[in-house]
Amino acid sequence: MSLNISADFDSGNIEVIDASDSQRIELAIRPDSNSPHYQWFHFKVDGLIPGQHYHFRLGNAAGASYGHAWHGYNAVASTDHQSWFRVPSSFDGQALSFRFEASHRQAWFAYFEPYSRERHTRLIEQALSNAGCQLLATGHSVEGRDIALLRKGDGAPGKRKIWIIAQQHPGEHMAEWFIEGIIERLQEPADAALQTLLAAADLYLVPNMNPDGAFHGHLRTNARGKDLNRAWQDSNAQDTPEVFFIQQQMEQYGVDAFIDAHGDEDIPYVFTAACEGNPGYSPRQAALEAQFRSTLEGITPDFQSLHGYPRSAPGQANMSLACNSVGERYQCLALTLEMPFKDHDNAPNPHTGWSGQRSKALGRDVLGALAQMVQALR
Ligand code: GEM
Ligand code: ZN
Repeated sequence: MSLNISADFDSGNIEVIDASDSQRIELAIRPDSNSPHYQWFHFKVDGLIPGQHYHFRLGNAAGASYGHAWHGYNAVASTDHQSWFRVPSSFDGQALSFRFEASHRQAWFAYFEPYSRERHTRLIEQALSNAGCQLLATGHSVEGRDIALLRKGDGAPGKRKIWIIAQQHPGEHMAEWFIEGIIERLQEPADAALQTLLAAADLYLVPNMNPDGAFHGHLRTNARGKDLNRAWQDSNAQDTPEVFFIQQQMEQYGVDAFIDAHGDEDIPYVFTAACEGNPGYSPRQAALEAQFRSTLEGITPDFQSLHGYPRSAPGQANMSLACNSVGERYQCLALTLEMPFKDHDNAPNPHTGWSGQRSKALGRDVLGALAQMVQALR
């Protein structure tokens, strides 16, 4: 029986080079629509014979945006498109390969557990109907997809305004899983920590900043080929309407804390990067960052502050990044939160690696950390 490999669905990305030999199924990752970036893949295989072994080969892996990051990486697979697990993978300096023993006639493979647009729509509905959020404003992507800005809280004067945005980089699907964890906790009876947080702060949540890129199976850019996390100095309604919209909203409501949720291809840990290279970086911001990191480390083993990006030298920050731009403009706690495409090596889970579920748990725990320091945020 011949194999049928497809990716013509939400966040699908693969090119079939030659699927005639089950022991060497030659595939390639497709670049973003208007950009050379690529690394995200997500495809379905039909026609598998249960019990038979298959060998998949992504032949252009070395040329991916973070080609070195394939070392130590294991692909994710699913037999029902719902629950995902890691499959042992190897990178030979050119191709990423993985072997799979079929248990069903079909299987899906991806770079990370995908977050679908359908699930996003359900998440917005749950936020509005069960989590007490309001749809504060709706922006639109280049291709016209809604970008929801949710608010939990009444906007009363004196409330801290905590902004959490996700998936500027569309292939970093862990970011919307992270927001789902936040919204899930808001649907539960507020425990003491949540009561403390919500008494003093409103949450401004953007579950997906880049719906076009996510839908098209992009790694890094929007439908115009723009990296949204390099657009915060010159966003505009034509090329980067996603950032332009959120910046307008931030100006309207103000910002007292900012977290930008991302995924990192290479570093096998959860970590944060901050705005220490900003010209206006202050000791107060440094203290808030340290307090957030130590507080979150005390809450979960799925966070650490030893591994991460090199710190920017004073005055050398790239101000086009969201974290740096918002930190400078609002003189507040401003962080990029990175979750791994691999695993969090301080607390590894060989079966799933880092996953949607662990991203959700981290979202819940970030609310707990913010609750412990909410009075200090302004
Ligand atoms: C990163 S943020 C880069 C931050 N770099 C340092 N050294 N602080 C990006 O946009 O490249 C976020 C990401 O893509 O995950
Ligand atoms: Zn990113």
